[in-house]
Order: sequence, then C-alpha cells, then structure tokens
Amino acid sequence: MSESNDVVMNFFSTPRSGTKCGYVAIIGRPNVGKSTLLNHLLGQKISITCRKPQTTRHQILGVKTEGDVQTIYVDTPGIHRQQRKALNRYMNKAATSIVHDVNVIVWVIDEHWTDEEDYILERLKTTEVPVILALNKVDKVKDKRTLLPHLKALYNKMPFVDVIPISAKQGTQLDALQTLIAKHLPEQPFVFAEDQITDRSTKFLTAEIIREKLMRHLGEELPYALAVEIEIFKDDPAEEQIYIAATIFIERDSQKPIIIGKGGEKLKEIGSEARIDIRALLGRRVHLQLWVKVKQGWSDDERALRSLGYD
Ligand SMILES: Nc1nc2c(ncn2[C@@H]2O[C@H](COP(=O)(O)OP(=O)(O)OP(=O)(O)O)[C@@H](O)[C@H]2O)c(=O)[nH]1
Ligand SMILES: [Mg+2]
Repeated sequence: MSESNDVVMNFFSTPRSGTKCGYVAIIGRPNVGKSTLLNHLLGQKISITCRKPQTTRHQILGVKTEGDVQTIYVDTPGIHRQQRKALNRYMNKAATSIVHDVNVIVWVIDEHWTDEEDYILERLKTTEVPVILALNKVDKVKDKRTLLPHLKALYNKMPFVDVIPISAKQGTQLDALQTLIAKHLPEQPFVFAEDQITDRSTKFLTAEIIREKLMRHLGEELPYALAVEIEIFKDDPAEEQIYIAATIFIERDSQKPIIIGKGGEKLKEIGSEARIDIRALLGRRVHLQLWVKVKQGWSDDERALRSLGYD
C-alpha cells in the first residue's frame, strides 16, 4: 500500500464507522422513577432521587457507550401542571423543551394514570419522535396477570412504538428497553468520548448530592424552598482531602432552625451523609462545610434563579 493511501486510511479510522448514537429523553410526571431509571441504565448514580416529587430540577445528560452504540439519555424534571412559581416554570420548560430535539422519547409512568398523564399525552400527540411508554414500578404489582389488560389499554392511548413494563429500582426489563431504544438511534459517530458519563461538572453533582440529603431529611414543604450553591471547591492534589464549602439557600428566617436542628444535629447528619456520597463520587477524602442563608423569595425571582444556576 502506498504512503498516501495510509494517510487516507488513518483519516477515516479516527471516527469509527458503523456506530449508532442518539439522544433519548426520559420524561414523565414527578416521582414516577425517571432518575432511578437513568441511574440504573448507567450503572452509576448521577441524578438524585427521592420519594418526594419534584426532585430533579435540571436536564441531566447520562452517556452510555457499549460496543458500537452510544446512548445519550436526558433526565428531566417531572412535568407538572401547576406553574405557580418561576422555578416551576423553569422546571417544566427544561422537561418539555427537549421532546422535539431527541431521537427517542421514553415516557415513564407508574401504576396511576392521572390528569398529568393526560396533559403529557396531549403534548406528545404532535411529535414525530418515536415514543416508548415505560410502565415502571411493576415490582409493586403482586398479580402480574393484571398487567396485560392494563398494557393493552395503554397501547390505545396513542401510537407508541412500544409499551414495556419495567422496574427501574430492580433493573427488570432494562436490557429489553435498551435494545428497543437502540433500534431507533441513527447511524452516526459518537458525540461524547467513550468513557464520559455525564455533561455535568463534579461541582454540580456535589451540590445535587447535598440537595438530595436535604430533601430526604426534611418535611414535605421545605425541600421546595431549598437551593444549594458550592462556594469553594478546593481540589489540591498536594492536600490529603478536598475542601468544599456550600451554602444552602432558604426563603425565610423561620426555616433556618428546621434545617439546623437542635444543637445543629440535623445539619450535622445531612452533612455527614452528603460527605459519604461525595467521597464516593470524587474518590478522595472530603472536608465539607455547610452554611445556611436566607434569600427571600428566590424560587419566584427570575434573577435569583439565574444566579443559582437555573437558566
Ligand atoms: N417500587 C419501586 N419504586 C421505584 C421504582 N423506581 C423508582 N421508584 C421510587 O420512586 C420514587 C421517585 O423516584 P425518582 O427516580 O426520584 O423519580 P423521578 O421521576 O425522577 O421524580 P422527579 O425528579 O421528582 O420528577 C423514589 O422513592 C424511588 O425509589 C421502581 O421500579 N419500583
Ligand atoms: Mg428525577
């Protein structure tokens, strides 16, 4: 082979040919298990989860590369109808804006079909993108025979490319779901490096871990008044541990004692749980310092939202 041919060969071998790659939006009502599904598909936790609704607030990319297929999942905030505050409007926009820009939509539902599902159905009817309906939490269904008529009824709602029962928590049917998704991905080069798992920075993921621990520890209302900002992230390889200082923003003074707890106990507990997960994420020892500050009405203030990264 001549020298010039070699050059041509090398040029073409850089982006691998015959690869499939595409974007998959994971959408649905709050609390149906979208983030749990993303984490299980990736085999790594990148999106926080909680039994309380409206946990996810941003679009989060999770990249999975296996063989010749790269699937770029987009976890989204739960679509909800009440748009009381600027934060709710931001979350809904983050969830719905994506549906026309992806190759496949995985619409996650659970055992309940609610008004919110009707609302999502209306929005999806006009899309050209193939929609897979994933009926999640089937581990909760004792008599699996009841699933069949339920699945049949779901097929009639709109022309889904498939309706598949899954358990995001237990990993049931997730291989089948991935095979189904891959069928609809276009043949094109990979967008991300093969070892990349997310587009989000470790700083973002750290703030999210802290928010998860807060959500899990606090009552029903307070989680929605919380935002976390990383003020200092000092990762000096010469130091034994990474130093992180984060501020927890709340909306009112009266919320401060709830987070801090008697003698600071609550905040201590939240901090030590967060530290364990952050250490697992970063693979280094972590010194974590948490501060609580009031930023009045931040969740309904466009400017405050932008300054906290909701833009
Ligand atoms: N039993 C069961 N519970 C599940 C399953 N998947 C998720 N869950 C639980 O459902 C709750 C909500 O899960 P998330 O993954 O945070 O739900 P989400 O759809 O991302 O919620 P938002 O971010 O608020 O929209 C958590 O308590 C999960 O443990 C499942 O397959 N089976
Ligand atoms: Mg979520």
